[in-house]
Amino acid sequence: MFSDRLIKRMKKARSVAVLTGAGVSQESGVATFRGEDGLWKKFKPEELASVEAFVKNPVLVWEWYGYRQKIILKTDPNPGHMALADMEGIFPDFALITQNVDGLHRKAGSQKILELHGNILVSRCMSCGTKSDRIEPEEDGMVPRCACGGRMRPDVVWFGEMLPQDILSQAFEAAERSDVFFSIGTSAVVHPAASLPVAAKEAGAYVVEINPERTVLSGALDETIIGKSGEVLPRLVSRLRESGKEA
Ligand code: BV8
Ligand code: ZN
Repeated sequence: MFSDRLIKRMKKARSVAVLTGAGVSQESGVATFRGEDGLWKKFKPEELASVEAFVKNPVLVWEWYGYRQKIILKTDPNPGHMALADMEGIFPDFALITQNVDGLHRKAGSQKILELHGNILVSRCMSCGTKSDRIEPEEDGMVPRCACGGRMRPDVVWFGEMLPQDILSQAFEAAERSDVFFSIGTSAVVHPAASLPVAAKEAGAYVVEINPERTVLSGALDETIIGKSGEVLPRLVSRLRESGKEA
């Protein structure tokens, strides 16, 4: 499953960066966005994951996020998340850059996480910016309010919104200094996240994709491992340990 080239590179690697997408949480039971069972199949992203949608119909948007939060609160990290937490301890310089908003990397024990798109389990006041992890809308059909009277919104990055600039620049720095860069469980269609593997490649990293199917990026990378992250990643970590690669 793992090429000699990859193992050789990883044995020598000091700095590793990983970009994860919804596919990494799929085996935990969290629906992806664009796959067969994808969220966007039932809903249109622009109708739900944008400021316009929220201003137009905050109740509908909160119902969608409340539905996703309820699912996420019942899910646990899968072996893929756990393996990434292990990898953090193997490489002196390791960055986990995620597009996911489900908090499962943190639950799995990863620490060096860069959350590009925010966290669905946190809300933020649109007037004063106060954040709260009180995530349930008071009751169905209601939009949670801040003590200041402002409307609370999910603390995620919507389409057309800027990503947190400090987190995004740390992500590009990590990609550009990495010896090996992994793009795992992402269809690589959402920017600027999808530019990270390309930036890593241009800066000289060995770039590997792990996904059950090829993506728009596959042709531009060094290697694509076809498989599920929950199956591939634990085997990669044990292969590294067998080869004597320990931090
Ligand atoms: C911005 C919100 C600008 C939280 C999300 C045209 C060209 C290029 C860009 C654009 C364009 N038109 C518009 C844009 C910009 C836009 C964009 O990229 N649009 C795309 C769709 C074309 N980007 C933005 O708007 C971003 N902001 O650009 O601001 C700006 C500039 C200046 C000033 C102001 C503004 C904001 C992007 C963030 C949007 N928010 N989510 C939420 O509700 O969740 S995006 C959403 O998609 C999620 O965050 C998700 O993380 C992200 C990416 O999806 P994936 O994670 O890749 O998931 P997907 O389902 O697509 O793929 C899953 C993969 O896993 C599949 O390949 C599948 O095969 C695989 N898989 C399945 N099972 C497994 C598996 N893999 C491994 N193991 C398994 N078991
Ligand atoms: Zn407020």
